[in-house]
Amino acid sequence: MDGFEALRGRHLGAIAAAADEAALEEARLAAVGKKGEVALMMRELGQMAPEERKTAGPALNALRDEIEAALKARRAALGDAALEERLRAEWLDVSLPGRPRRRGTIHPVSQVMEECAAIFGAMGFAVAEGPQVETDWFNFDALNIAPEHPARQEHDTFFLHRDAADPRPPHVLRTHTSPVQIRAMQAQGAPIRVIAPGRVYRMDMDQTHTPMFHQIEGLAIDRNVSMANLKWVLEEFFSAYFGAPVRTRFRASHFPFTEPSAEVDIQCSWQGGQLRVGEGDGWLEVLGSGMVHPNVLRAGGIDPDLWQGFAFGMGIDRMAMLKYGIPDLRAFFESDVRWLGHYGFAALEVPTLHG
Ligand code: 2NM
Repeated sequence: MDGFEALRGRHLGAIAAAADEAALEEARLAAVGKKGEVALMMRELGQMAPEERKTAGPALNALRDEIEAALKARRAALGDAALEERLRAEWLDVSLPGRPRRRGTIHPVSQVMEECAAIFGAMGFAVAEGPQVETDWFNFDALNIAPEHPARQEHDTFFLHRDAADPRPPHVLRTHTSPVQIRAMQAQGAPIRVIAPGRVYRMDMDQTHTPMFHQIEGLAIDRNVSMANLKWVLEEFFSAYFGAPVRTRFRASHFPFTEPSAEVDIQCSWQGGQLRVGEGDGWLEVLGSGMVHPNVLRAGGIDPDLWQGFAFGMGIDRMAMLKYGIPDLRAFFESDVRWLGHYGFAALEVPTLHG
């Protein structure tokens, strides 16, 4: 029985000392596994004398039960320890204040450009872009703007002067996005339907003008396009943009790049200092337009005997002010985070036509 006690001590000791699941399984196999020591001894019971078996049998059974119980207890203890360790490692203080999140906003000008792109996009217009520094040919000549036209004067246009000895004409900061339309015509030919949104520059600075502002121009050229198509496209656009039917009024005007030309007013009311678009019997001038001049078509590489089309241009900044009730144009470009936080849009407010 001395050997029996030693056996018991050894196996219960190994179980108690097992530091993890793998060590415990090893201890189980060594004791009561198929080839474990206790199992082998039980198999030897058959060869014992009956007297011997009478005491050894129950003793081995009891030992096996004791080992099974010890294994179960140790397994539970190891599980508890693992849980305790997880709870300790994954502890967090839910009463701590949150980390401050840096959150930017979409500028109203960007928002309105996206809205316009969505509306005109649904009418089949693609978005075209081009350089902000232009040659005077693309900015003026191609648009049928004569050399003596006042827009070419030093005090209206930003010129990028070269070395005084350089005979070539200076580049300019584009004064409208029309050069983008010329480039689009040259690249794509007719038929064509594009809008050109972007920054433009003019030497002007007062309550309602900034030296940089934003324009969106449209161009549609096909074999049979008229002012009637222009009026439909614009009324469709204004109604979608302002979210209610908007009437337009066309007044004869003059631009070098269109013939005939028209200035376009939208219907509005003006009551108690509140301007409302799409109601009342007042009118607000928002857009210039017309049928593209044959000289401009030729500059774009398009034959004016085969093709004709309309074009229009409007200010994006003022369209943003009108829709979102922003009173002061100059605040648009001051980068005041309080203004941006107030008038800016969440990054996920993506404009859609149905929206
Ligand atoms: C306006 C008014 C009238 C215009 C013309 C063109 C081009 F390049 F296709 F000829 N794009 N935009 C245009 C016509 C712009 O802005 C007040």
